[in-house]
Amino acid sequence: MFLVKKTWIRTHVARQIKPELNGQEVHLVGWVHEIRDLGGIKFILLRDASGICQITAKKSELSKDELSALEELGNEDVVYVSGIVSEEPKARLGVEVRLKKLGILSKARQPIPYDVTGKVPAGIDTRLNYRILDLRKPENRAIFRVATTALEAIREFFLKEGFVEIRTPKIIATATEGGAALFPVQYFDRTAYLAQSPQLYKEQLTTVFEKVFEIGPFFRAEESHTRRHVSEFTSVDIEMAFADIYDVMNVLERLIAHVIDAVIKNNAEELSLLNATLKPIQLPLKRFTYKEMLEELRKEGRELKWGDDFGTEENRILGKKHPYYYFITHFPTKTKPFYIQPCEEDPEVSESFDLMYQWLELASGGTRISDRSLLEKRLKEQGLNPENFKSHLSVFDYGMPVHAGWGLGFDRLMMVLTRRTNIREVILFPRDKFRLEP
Ligand code: AMO
Repeated sequence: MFLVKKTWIRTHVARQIKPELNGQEVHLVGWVHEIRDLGGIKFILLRDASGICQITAKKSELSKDELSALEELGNEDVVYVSGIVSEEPKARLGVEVRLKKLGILSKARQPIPYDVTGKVPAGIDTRLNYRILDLRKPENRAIFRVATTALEAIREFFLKEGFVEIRTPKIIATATEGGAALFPVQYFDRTAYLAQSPQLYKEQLTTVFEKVFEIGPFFRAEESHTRRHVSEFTSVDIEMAFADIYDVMNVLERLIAHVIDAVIKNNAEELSLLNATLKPIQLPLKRFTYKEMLEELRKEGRELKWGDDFGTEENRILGKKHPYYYFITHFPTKTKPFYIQPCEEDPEVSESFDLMYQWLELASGGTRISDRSLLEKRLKEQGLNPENFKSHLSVFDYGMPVHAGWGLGFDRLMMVLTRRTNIREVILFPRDKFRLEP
């Protein structure tokens, strides 16, 4: 077996370097975040996954080897340092490590093409081109720590409520959310598609587990290049048997409240790095019907006909009037996918909803059609061929309960929690029409 010779030890990580350790010897590894040279003294900001600490090197106190390593040091080099912790009121966090030993474990090619310290501002495209460097910036790493908390809180919430976690296929035979945004894939000798959502499978699985959830990647061939659309996004989906729109809206708002509480509890430091303040939310969230929103828009001088979709402009107007989380319910049936249940008393209106945050749609859902013949009728009305949905339709012959559910765009929720305005910021390696790399 070949091993890279271990020439270092690690007793602490950067965030553990506190004034309480005054006088103690510590051994650290990490990346050179920044170097400041004051002539006889050099300050190295050492960054590891936990944070950043200051290493202070007095040239007069170093051996020849240490000195030459110090002179050679460049940003993003991976280094090993040891030294004595010293309280230093002038240092970041009131403490520094006085360097005794320094070793370069991996040299970074200089100059680094991108400023990790953030002193040189960069546009989103440059940032994404150098994403792995961009992610080393403390505030960008903070986003994904918040995401980790949010994902854990989501799982915890569903498991407590008796949901079963499912993983549905990502290579599928038919569109579920409209044919235009489909990615075809060569599947042996035929064409398959990347899944746009787990819709049909999650509905089917309610006949087995009753309450299911999935957190997974889904794909949309989005032509529109906006700050809230990407080609690959993470969706949190649920589906519940013996439930209607109101039951699942209730689950959704309680989930959002739970996630916010968890982030407030666990990520104070990250939120402060991100300059984001979060407050617990009051439930129930406000609910408006599509019809009420049409009226609001009309009052704002925006005349829409019943059945028109709300576009960016309409959502912006509504967002200004409702600068918070709110539901819009009962959209026109014809604007919704084939699986959404029309209202019994007025089939032009559907048992559907969107969850909004200001102008941003976070989730959509509704009661589903559970009757096979109605579903076939709706497929045809939307110009779809029931033949292509044969295996899905057959499930409706073997005991299909009334059911409802929703899909929540996890990345969009992350935008709100971390106060980022471009969805690409909250995705490690975002994909859109113009970006397939890195
Ligand atoms: P819908 O198509 O509204 O509904 O998608 C649900 C949520 O997913 C997010 N989302 C996206 N996020 C980023 N980029 C995209 N291209 C993108 N497309 C969608 C949004 C959206 O609200 N099957 C239904 C849900 C259901 O009824 O259960 C569905 O997919 O936040």
